[in-house]
Amino acid sequence: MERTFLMLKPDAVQRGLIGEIISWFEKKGFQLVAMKFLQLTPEMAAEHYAEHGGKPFYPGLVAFITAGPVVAMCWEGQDVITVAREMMGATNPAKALPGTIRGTYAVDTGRNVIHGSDSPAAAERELAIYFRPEDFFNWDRSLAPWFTE
Ligand code: DAT
Ligand code: MG
Repeated sequence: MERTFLMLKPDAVQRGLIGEIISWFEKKGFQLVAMKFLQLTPEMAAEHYAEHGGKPFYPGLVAFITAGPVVAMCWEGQDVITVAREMMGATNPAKALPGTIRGTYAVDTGRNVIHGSDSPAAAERELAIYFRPEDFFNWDRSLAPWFTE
């Protein structure tokens, strides 16, 4: 089973959308395996967004992502990396389709409520920033056979 890193950004937390957005992934059929409520330090933000260092939006991005607590999560499931990105919608919420999370809850690229890993390598790298091995729970969900063959 594939795992991905998802994070509810400070805007989602401030707007009271934690439960609602987590519900999308529960209802879809994915399984939560780790979760942490924390505020990123500038050092963590720099590590998380290393690929964007030097870009014009980078200082604003780091200021935003460190501005308040976030919900960091690991989710597991069939093709969860790709499917979660599809569920999130385009980076620019103005371009995100209705029926996606960003298309439903956001209007501004700099306030797009959720982060999700974009590849298996990114998922592995990002999960290691936020979680230790003992933070992951392998638990049997009784409904599992009703979600996947
Ligand atoms: P995504 O979050 O969809 O993976 P990304 O990795 O290209 O998108 O960028 C990371 C975050 O940086 C993105 O969620 C919001 C911010 N960002 C990206 N491009 C931006 C831009 N042109 N202006 C402002 N913020 C931007
Ligand atoms: Mg990205």
